[in-house]
Amino acid sequence: MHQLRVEEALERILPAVTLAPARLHEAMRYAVLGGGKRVRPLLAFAAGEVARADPQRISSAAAAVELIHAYSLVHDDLPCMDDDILRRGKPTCHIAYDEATAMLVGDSLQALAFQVLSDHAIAPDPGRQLEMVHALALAAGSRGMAGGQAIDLQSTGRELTLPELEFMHVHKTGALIRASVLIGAACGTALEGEAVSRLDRFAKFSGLAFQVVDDLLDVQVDTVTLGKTAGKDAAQNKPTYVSLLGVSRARELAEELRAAALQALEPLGSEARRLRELIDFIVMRTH
Ligand code: GRG
Repeated sequence: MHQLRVEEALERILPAVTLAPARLHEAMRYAVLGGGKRVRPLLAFAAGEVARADPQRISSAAAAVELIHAYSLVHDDLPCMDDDILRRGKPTCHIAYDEATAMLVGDSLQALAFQVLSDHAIAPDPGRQLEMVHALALAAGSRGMAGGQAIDLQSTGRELTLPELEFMHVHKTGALIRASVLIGAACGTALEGEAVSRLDRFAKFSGLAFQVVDDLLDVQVDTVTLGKTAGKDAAQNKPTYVSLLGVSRARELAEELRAAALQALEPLGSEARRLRELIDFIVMRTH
């Protein structure tokens, strides 16, 4: 149900291929539509439910976080970064189009995310909407995802300590996951008491759990199932939770993070049901 809402919102928001420049718009749609687990928008929907938000409002906010995520994947796959040819089970954007187009796809998706978040009546008041735009900008920039990516590029071939690895992933993967939860919740009525900090704790643990499982899947699952090149971390000599801790301790850590995420939600009751389901999915997923 929410998955369908996300797909519809993305379909509606992305420029049509009939609009000029047609090739850029086609490549943007190629990069975003028809693939991806949509974890971040689903987290936004689930957090929005806790705040009893109108699903129409959340669908635009959810699309905005997915557009940032899709942009990051397109740029991450470029030869100057992770240099990959397969993403979401199909050729990466620069392989299907070309490098310059892939750069512009990423740039345009990032701009479109902020256009959507600032343009639609997705928050109850303009002040709250401004906070959402601010939160997404922080999560995407050098103090968030892009900064985490910079640390990742510097870390290849180096040994990191566990706190250093965690610092990298809190930024690279965790910041956008955290923003997805907080932005989704901000679409609804203002939450009382410690509910927002509870959601934030849930999001932080979920972001780390997501990354630990990503590292496990890279060594345990084949390329076809993953829809992206398996075994890349070891091939590129990247520090990961698996390289630092080994498979079984990394799996235990994922379970500990799931337990901590669930504990953070404890006082929130049945409205947080979908968030509980999502942390289960994040930890149990096979791709
Ligand atoms: C280029 C600024 C910039 C950032 C790139 C997100 C990212 C930072 C790099 C992607 C590479 C990677 C393996 C990151 C770690 C985990 C991650 C974000 C995996 C991909 O997310 P999924 O599994 O992908 O949610 P789908 O395709 O399901 O949306």
